[in-house]
This record gives sequence, structure tokens and C-alpha cells, in this order.
Amino acid sequence: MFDKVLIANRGEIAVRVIRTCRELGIATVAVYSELDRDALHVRLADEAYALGGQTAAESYLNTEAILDALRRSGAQGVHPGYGFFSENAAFARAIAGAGAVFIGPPPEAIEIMGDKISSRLAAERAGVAGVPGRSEALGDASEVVAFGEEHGWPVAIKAAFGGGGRGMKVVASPADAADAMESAQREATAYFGRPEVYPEKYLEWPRHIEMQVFADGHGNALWIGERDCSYQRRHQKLVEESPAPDFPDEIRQQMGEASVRICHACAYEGAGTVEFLYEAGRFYFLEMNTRLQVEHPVTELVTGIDLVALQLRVASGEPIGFTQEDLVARRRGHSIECRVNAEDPAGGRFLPSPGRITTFRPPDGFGTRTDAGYESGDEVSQFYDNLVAKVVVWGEDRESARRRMLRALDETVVEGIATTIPAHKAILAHEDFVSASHSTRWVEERLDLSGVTAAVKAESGGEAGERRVLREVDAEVDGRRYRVKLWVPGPEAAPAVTPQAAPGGSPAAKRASSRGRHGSSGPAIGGDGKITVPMQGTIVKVLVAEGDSVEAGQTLCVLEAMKMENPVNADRAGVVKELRVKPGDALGAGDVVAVLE
Ligand code: MV4
Repeated sequence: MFDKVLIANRGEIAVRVIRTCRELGIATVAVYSELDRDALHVRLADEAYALGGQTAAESYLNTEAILDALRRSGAQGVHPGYGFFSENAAFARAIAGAGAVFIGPPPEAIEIMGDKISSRLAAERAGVAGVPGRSEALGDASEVVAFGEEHGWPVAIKAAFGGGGRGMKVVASPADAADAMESAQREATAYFGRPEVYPEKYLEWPRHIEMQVFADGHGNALWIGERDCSYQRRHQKLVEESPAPDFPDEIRQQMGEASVRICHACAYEGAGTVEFLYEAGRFYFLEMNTRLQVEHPVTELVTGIDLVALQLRVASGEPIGFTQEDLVARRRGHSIECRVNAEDPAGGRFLPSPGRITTFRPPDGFGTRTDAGYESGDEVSQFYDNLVAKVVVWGEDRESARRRMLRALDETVVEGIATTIPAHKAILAHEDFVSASHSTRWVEERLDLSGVTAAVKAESGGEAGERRVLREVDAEVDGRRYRVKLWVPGPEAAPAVTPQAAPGGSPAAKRASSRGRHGSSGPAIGGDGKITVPMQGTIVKVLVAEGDSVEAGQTLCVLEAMKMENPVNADRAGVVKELRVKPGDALGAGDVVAVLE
């Protein structure tokens, strides 16, 4: 077993790994960007090394800086967490080259599963089918029509070298084939640098069910259990649960065995997840994630297995130590996870809401676990993933887990930023959740969040430890005068003013605040036709050119902020007179992307 492990990550997953290391007597090494100098994962680790830089690219994606911290610390293993370098074969090789162990699969397995075509082929070798489709690129639109006539409509057109749902187009009928194919090729080129696209039968109401697998260096591969991750918006998961509801045991068994065959087909080692679409009693291979996933705790709670401990054991050369048979007796009850993101779900918009968490009180009690990357007073930066915490519950059955989650969410206090908690309450309380009549499209198409207004509560003034002073004042209630005592924040306490209401500030902040920080996600168009962005971020895609005519609602460009893609739309028809941005441009709130005429 390792004596010392470096965690090449931040936030809740770094904290998660540090906790298990501590239990196993392994010393922990944190790394941090300039913004994370005082972050929770740094405070909890035994040692910490600065990577420099603010953005992910300058810090957590800086291989040389991480290798330097590895050498200086003398750690023998590197845990990559999820995101960042977790599925990067070159990084895995660099760690091995430095004489340490990458706590993850072999680089060859990462590569096989890294692109759609080779992962589909590996699944085929293992006898596991994807959605009915074609394994070569499409030549022209007549082939889409032929495919639709043979397999039925609608047809999905997907980027051959893509993933994550980017660039997927749905074709309802032959008449739409040419336009959809052209647009899929254009997006594939913009996102992945390659225009190749291929067709699949489009499943209209599928669930996303994924299987946790584990393999060791001694030839053992096991399936640990499935998770239903269908509750998501814009390909960002919101709620996950295990076991998948209304999912027959016999299908679970088949999906598990298929996943194990896929592990063997790519010589897998460590923790992995095989993703499937599930519809009408059939499952179809989508892709394999070669890392520990955000939602791994639901599997831990229903099996009692610490997956991070297992990763550390397997990476240090030990065998898994239990059998597929042993797992039958271990699986018990039901678990649900809700991702608490720094996002405002008001009106279903899920707008990024970075800032200082003035108060954070996680829920507690029987069957309740919170994995957080922050404490009260910590700042959620717009530069990184906006996951603040995961609230995870266990219950004897699905209904007790559901009720426990609603109780836990009610108990959770987050002030200073908006969070997804109001959306979770709406999901968990919905009759469709109770009856499990959901699909991957349910949140975006059926869940009504128009009534949700996640006003950001600023300083509560009620925090323990805050300096308070006694004031006696006169008050009049219903015409009667009272002398009352008030314990109020003392002279040194900060005034209870929210940043957007504060006088002064940057011009961009003022422009943003004049529209209401938590208002519309759409652009603000003044009388001058200027289209501005509502928050700081990076332009990842420009969809129009100067001189183009655009319709109201048409997407002009895509702004990536806090790892989420936000369309910037025209809210009236016009001609693009000026286009002021290109992919890669960093913008501040209120900056102009285009001028319409
Ligand atoms: C599909 C599909 C329906 N039919 N393929 C989107 C992400 C990418 N990994 C695969 N995705 C989908 N592929 C066919 N043939 C529906 C989705 C899909 C989806 C899949 C998993 C999780 C969430 C999703 C949300 C919308 C669409």
C-alpha cells in the first residue's frame, strides 16, 4: 500500500480522496491554484504545493507543475479524481515515467475508450450492442434517408469523434435529413475538429443507466451495481440513484455481465463505468468512463464498499479481494444523490452563480452523507466546476430514501450563492419521480421550474462567532410603544450589502446588475441592438457571421462559464451588423458579442 498519495484535483473529490487516505494511514499531498490557496482540500491535506495560475489550464492541467509537486513530495501514487487529467493517457504515462503509480486504468484502456469508434468496436468484440446504427461515416444525406427507411424514424446523427451529446442532431423525417446532416457536420467540425458523422436509431424516451465496474491486475473484473442517472439538464446530471427503479434483476445481471466483458476486452484495471441507454427492456452501450465518477457514493451506500479504498488497494497491486457472489449479499436498500451546484435554477435556466458562500450548514442524521468541497466563508470560483456538495442518502427502500432526501434538502442551508436545491426539491416531490416514469428528457421537457425563484440569501447575520452587540431601541406595534432589546452585528461586522447592490464596482458589474443578476439568461438588447453576455466566460463557438440575418431566439454564439455551455441568443430578428467575438475570447459580464441592425 502507498505511504503517500498526491491528489491531482480540487473541491469535493479531492476532499473525498483525502478522507479515505487518512483512514488507511496514507499521507496526503494537495496541489492548488492561486485561487485555491486556502481551499478546503488544501486545509485538509497533510502537505500542499502551489501549481500557480488561476484557470484550470494554468493549474490543475499543468503537467509539469504537478510532476514537480510529485517529485518534491515523494508521493508514490497520484489520484486524478474526475475531470482534469482523470481520462488523459498522456498524463497517466507521465506519472508512470516519473516512477509513481497513476491511480486509474492503464493508458491503453483510456485510449480505447477515449473515442467513440474504437470504444464501440471494443463493445462489439465483447458482444455488447450499441444503439442500432452504422459504424462508418455518412457520405451524404440520402444515406440518412435510407437508414431511416430501414430502421424507422427518428434518426440521430452523431459526431464520430465526439461525445457528451455535442453535435447530436435528431432527424424526424426524410425532409429534414439534408439540413440536419449539414448542421451536425458543422458542429462536429467546430467542436471536435473532424466533420465525420454517423447515424443511429433515435430512442425517444430512454433512461441513462450506467454500471460501476472494477478490475484488478490479477485478471479479476466485477460489476458492482448500476446507477440511474437520467435526471439531468444540458448533459449535466442532477440526481442519481441506485438501484435503478423499475429495472428487472435479470436485466441488471445481463448489463453487469456485458460490462465485465467490456472490461476484459480492453484489459481494464481499476474503477470504471459503462454507460447504457435503456428503453423498453433493452439496453444499448453508449460509452465507458475510465475514472471514478461524481455519483460513485450511491454505489458505496448500497454496497458498503469504499470505492476509493478499493482503487488504492488495486493500484498498489492487491487483488479485489471479494467475488461477484459476495456482492449479492452486500447490496442493500436504496440510495439517492443530489448535486448541489452553484447555479440558479430559477425558471429552469440554471445560470451559474459563483461567489462567496456566507453560510453552509450541511444536513445530518441517519442515512445522510454530505461530500462537500467548501465550508462557510469559502468562495466558489467561476473558473472551475460549480459543484459545491453532494447530498447522498440511504434508505431501506426507494420511498424512504426519497423522503429522507427531501428532509435532508430542507435541512441544508446555503447562503451567499444560489444553488440547485430548489430544483432537487421539485424533482423529488414530483409524481413522475415517485412512479419512476422519467427519461433523459424529463427534466428539460416535463419538469416545470417556472415557479422557482432562488433568491440569493446574503449574510444572515446569525452566524456563530460573529461579533454582536446589544442595542435597546423603541418600537411601535399596533400603536403601542415598546422598548425592545436587539442583538445586532457589531461595528466590525461587514454591512449586509450584496455585491450587486453595492455602489461602485466595475462597469461590467454595474451593467450586469442593472439587469438583475438572477434575471434572464438571454441577452440584453438595448436600443442600439447590442447583444451582451450575462456573465463572465469564454466564447467556445460562434454560429453566425457578419451580414447574416437572424431570427428572434436564434443562438449567435455559445459562452462557456463554470464548465457549462450557455447559448447567447438574439431576442429579436435582425441582421448581424458587427460580430465582436471569436472562439477562445474571454468576456466579462455585459461585454458585447454582436450588434444587430
Ligand atoms: C442518444 C439518445 C437517443 N438515441 N442516442 C447524449 C449524450 C451522448 N453520450 C448520448 N446521448 C444520447 N444519445 C440515440 N440513438 C439520447 C441521448 C441523450 C442522453 C443520453 C444520456 C444521458 C442524457 C441524455 C440526454 C439527452 C439525450
